[in-house]
Amino acid sequence: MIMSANNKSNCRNLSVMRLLLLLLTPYLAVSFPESAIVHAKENYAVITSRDTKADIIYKAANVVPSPQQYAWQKMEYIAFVHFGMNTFTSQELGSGQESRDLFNPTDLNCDQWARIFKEAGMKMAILTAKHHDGFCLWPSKFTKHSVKFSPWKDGKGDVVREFVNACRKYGLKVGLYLSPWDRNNPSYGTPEYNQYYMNQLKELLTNYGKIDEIWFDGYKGPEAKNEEYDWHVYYRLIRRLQPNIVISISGPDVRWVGTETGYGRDSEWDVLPIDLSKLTEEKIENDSHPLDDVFLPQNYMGEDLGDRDKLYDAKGLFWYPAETDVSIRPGWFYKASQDTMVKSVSELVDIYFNSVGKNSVLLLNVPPDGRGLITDYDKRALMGLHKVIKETFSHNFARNAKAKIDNHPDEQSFSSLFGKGKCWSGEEGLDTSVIEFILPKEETLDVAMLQEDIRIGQRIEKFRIDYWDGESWNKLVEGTTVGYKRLLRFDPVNTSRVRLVIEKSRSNPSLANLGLYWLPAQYLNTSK
Ligand code: FUL
Repeated sequence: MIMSANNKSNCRNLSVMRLLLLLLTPYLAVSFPESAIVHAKENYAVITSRDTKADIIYKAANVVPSPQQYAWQKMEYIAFVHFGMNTFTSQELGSGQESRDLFNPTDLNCDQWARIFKEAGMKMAILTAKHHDGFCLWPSKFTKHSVKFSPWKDGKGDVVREFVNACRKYGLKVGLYLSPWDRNNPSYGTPEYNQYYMNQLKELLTNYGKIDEIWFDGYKGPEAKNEEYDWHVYYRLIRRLQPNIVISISGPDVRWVGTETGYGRDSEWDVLPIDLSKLTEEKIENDSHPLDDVFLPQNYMGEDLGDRDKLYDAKGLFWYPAETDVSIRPGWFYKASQDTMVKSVSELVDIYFNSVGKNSVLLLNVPPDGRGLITDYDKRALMGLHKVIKETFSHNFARNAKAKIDNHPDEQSFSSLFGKGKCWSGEEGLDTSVIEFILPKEETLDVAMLQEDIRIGQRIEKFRIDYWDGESWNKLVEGTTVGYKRLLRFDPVNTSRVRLVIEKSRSNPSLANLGLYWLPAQYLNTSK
């Protein structure tokens, strides 16, 4: 069994204990799966033919996000900015033959975008540096289809530069979208395109400082030529140029949730199967990103991607969290005709609960108009959502509660469980638990929040939340996965006692936080 102890989790003591237990296993009556090869505290685990079902589940429970994946997950809510040639043609999918003379924003102001995103509570913004039409928002040396050959700023402008500077000014992280499918470049469909694409990656990842996310759209029209992308070479280049970046969608760090509706899955697992049978021990020992040579892009669509049955057949496991992209308007690019179709605050709240609240990062697209500005329609909706989130989650009614764990008579304060730098972990060897929260007084509640400490793994498979009505316990809500964050809405109840029943877990469960809140009634109804 290989197990490294470089745990950066706040549950450090727990991990040290686990390691000690592991070393002492022959002398103690603690059982760990015999044949398990767990690269603990790695974002992958190899499965061998010797592994039993129990070994596989044990491994799955101990795969953790990389530090970059964890930092990415913590952002929760980020902005997508679709801006480019399509903004000026009112198209969704440019042909690549558009005249460059069309690109001419009259009032481009990336500061306005970044200020709005910041005020809206978003943590990063991702700009379409090049969409499928191949038009580049920066003066690329490798094509004439760019801002350099447009009338905007007499060809001296660079939208990527202005965007990156504005994000930095407002403390936002920066992401760039570079479409692999290119309808303009003549080399697309030949091996030479790989070099063109890598030249562009180099420009974007060396000339603009730290980039936090690179977005490889997996979309390609049915009419597109066949192009054999050199994915593994791209990944290596990116890691070299930006060691702390996450490579998303057609990359190994972040996955597309599988829809563009804004609605994630009820059971959202971060640990998914991957074929790691070709990974050698040598590679594992010497390579900080061994998955970069074996991962291949695919769409992950089904209902539940990582339940036990799927893992039992796997030849490896990896941490692959979901990103939920959706547009605030019907289209990805701005169209004046859609000004009145901007999603309402209620719709956005519903999306928030179904994305951030379902163990995923919400990537909300807000497209600037032909002036190069975000309209008041979009701004109003964003601020409305922010107000609801802020007001709801600023007061956690559990904060001053006392907690009783597994009927133990001693009560613990909420802060001793989840105070700064703390998390709770269930007893080693137990995969169920009951935590009761006794609030200082009766409150009206209609939202619960659960967070696992994913730095030690995603484990909870089934849970229930009950409330005490003065005479008996009643079920409020139930669910399967938790992960980084799970938000649950229910009809309001007045109570001073709530209990979390963890009914099934892949290993001893852990929680990083729990919240009980009140959300105004008009936002309670789930539309899906
Ligand atoms: C899709 C693209 O084709 C859309 O234009 C948009 O960029 C969206 C985020 O991904 O697959």
